[in-house]
Amino acid sequence: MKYAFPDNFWWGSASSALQTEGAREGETTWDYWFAREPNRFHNGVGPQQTSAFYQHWKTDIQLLKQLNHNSFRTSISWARLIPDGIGEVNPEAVDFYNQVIDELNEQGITPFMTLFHFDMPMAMQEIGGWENRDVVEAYARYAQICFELFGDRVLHWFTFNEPIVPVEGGYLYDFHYPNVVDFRRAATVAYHTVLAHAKAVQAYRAGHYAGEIGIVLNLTPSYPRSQNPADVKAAHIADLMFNRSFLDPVLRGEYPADLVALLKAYDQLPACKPEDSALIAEGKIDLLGVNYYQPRRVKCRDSAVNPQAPFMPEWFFDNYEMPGRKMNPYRGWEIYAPGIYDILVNLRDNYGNPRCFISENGMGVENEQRFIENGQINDQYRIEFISEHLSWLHKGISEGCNCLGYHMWTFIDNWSWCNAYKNRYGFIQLDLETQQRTMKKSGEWFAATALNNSFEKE
Ligand code: BGP
Repeated sequence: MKYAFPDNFWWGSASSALQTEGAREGETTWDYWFAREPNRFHNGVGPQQTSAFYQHWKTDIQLLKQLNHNSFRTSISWARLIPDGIGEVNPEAVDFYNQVIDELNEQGITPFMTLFHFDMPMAMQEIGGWENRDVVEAYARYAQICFELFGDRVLHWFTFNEPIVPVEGGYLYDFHYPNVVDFRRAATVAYHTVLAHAKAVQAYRAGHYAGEIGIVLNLTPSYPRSQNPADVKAAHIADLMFNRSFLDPVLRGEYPADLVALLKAYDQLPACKPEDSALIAEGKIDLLGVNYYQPRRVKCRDSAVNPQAPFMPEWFFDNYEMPGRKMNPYRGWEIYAPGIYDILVNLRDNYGNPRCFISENGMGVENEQRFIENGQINDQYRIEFISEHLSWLHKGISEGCNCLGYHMWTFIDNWSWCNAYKNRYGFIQLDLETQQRTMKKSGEWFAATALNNSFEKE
């Protein structure tokens, strides 16, 4: 069967500043944490060892061209642009981002820009990071500076990438700095991130820029083990905490009442100011980026909660390992392509069918060298992964979902936080030592699909 996509469908990929650029003046939480605990990073590889986009941006944009991208998302590094977070703008960073943006536009690749992709300037973390409202103000100033500098040529802005992840990683599950485990502090971080988002949207509207502004959320559909009310409730609470804690404020301009009631009942609500609700209401977006990697399967808890244990989302559910689920064993994530369709249908039916696109989807695989044939990685598994997901996305579009494009994570193998280079995601293979770049089979497949605006699958 042939799957054809609408005209002007966005074909491309996503990356982020910290994961690709390399050497930089302003320190981030990642540089700080890596210097102190390199053992927390796979094979002790830190955020300075990258594909060096800061040097290779011109040739890398040529590679995007070869992949037939018509759009590409990356992020601006707050710490590169304003090394201490609040002070002077670094003119070299301005030159760099200007060159990248101009080259992308010249090559017919529409730049999509994220303002914050997990890379908190250390100077801002030192004063409390997202727990401190002064950081919200500093971020709003940074966002405004970016709009003023680049807003004439960047027409698609994203305030945050996956804002729930620094909340989970930094304040609940110990996989991002500052390695805190404290739900109330996590809730404050999440809340202030929503305020920061809304302030950036406000600044963007006030500047009357030509483009649009949105956010990128990792939506993990919550599937209950069964229709038993206890399982359904468990899935509902997981959905409230991990999806709707950001989805509702940015699309509806307010938090779900039952999420607020739940946190209130457990005395976990962050401190709110009376003017906050009006601000949150102003944070409604024009465009939603959806990152989709895996579903979340849950069941009701089998055991009682230890009342002495720290309050956690898992007080309300257990993770459910569905027998026979298809796994990506390297990343430990379930592969479930219909999830992409369920997300789109939920957005259509419950959120007014917003303009959206798949902003990340992908499959990280370990030791891909074993698949080299005649010098090229033959990553058939990735082609299958993409075509499966695209066929479900296609079904969503054919049923009226307002999905405008599909971006893969990512164009070149890159540094993946604590996993460093363990799992590779790229269309292009990176030899970290020699910096040599080689197109994988999936890159050729994607280039052909983007060119034809369609693909064939049984
Ligand atoms: C997303 C992030 C990316 C990227 C990707 C792959 O959550 O937006 O930055 O890294 O996931 O995940 P990981 O690197 O954890 O394997």
